Amino acid sequence: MTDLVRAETPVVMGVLNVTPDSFSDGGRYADLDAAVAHGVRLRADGADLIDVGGESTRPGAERVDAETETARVLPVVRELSAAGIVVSIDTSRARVAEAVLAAGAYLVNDVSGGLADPDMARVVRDAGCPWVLMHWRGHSREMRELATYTDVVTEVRDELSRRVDAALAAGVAADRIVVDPGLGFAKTAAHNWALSARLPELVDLGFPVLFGASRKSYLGRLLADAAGEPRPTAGREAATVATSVLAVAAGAWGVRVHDVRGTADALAVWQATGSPRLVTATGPRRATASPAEAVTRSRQAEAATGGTRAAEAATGASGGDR
Ligand code: PMM
Repeated sequence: MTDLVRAETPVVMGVLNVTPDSFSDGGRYADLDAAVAHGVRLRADGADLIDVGGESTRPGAERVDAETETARVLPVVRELSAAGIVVSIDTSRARVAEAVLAAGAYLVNDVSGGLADPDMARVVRDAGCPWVLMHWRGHSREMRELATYTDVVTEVRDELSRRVDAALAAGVAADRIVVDPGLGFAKTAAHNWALSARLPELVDLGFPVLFGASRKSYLGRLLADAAGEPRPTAGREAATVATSVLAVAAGAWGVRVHDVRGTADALAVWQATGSPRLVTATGPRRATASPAEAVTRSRQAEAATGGTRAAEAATGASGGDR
């Protein structure tokens, strides 16, 4: 199997949530046949790997137990792997990861960066598989209260760096590690925009960076209607594609998306254009968050005439999805 961690072209991870309650696709692929068929479709659309998740991580979500999580993901991973499709498992539980790696999964995508389960490092080390360490500060139930930063980019970089050190100290090989800023996890919309704008500072850590903006609520808020109502998840694809291309052009290794076709097509265009990188005369582009804020502010001003939720939409202070 190709080692995707060393891929020189951008990696596209297709999202397959086999949960009843994920924010954008919850309940749609709870049935095994529907889940497998969707995974096969994502692969045909251009996904390099399919990220199977059995526990919703949307803000406020309650946890499911390990047995329920395993029962949801294991048959799907088994069938997709048997069909020759590369699978990653979106879990922060070592027991789930171990069972699913034995069934053929290639990579562990751990939204807790190894913090939720002290046994995860051992499982990953023994399997020798790639491990996505996402930036995380706490479980879904409490993540909103944890979204406080002085400088979000510096703090996310430093906290990720500590997770990398812990993984290395546990014996995980450096070339198995991927990092991820964890957009929407203990982050407000403004935090997400700052991380997007200053992504090169995370790339500078020297590990492949995965970027997961797909359909997240900060995109919905950016695209809010005149009344300040966030755009529903189904209408966030073009914005998702734009964030994916910008992330890759800023040095991201890969993107995690629900609608693979749009992002894969856009990345093909980016590559055909010579894979241009976002650079300035002074080095990697270090934009401030102000351009995104400017767009949000102009939409907010438009909405101010009739919208009561405009301020919330701009700051990310409310909203049911991530
Ligand atoms: N986001 C979600 C779930 N898993 N994994 C990584 N590595 N990065 C992310 O940003 C991420 C993730 C939440 O989105 P979903 O509910 O649509 O899966």
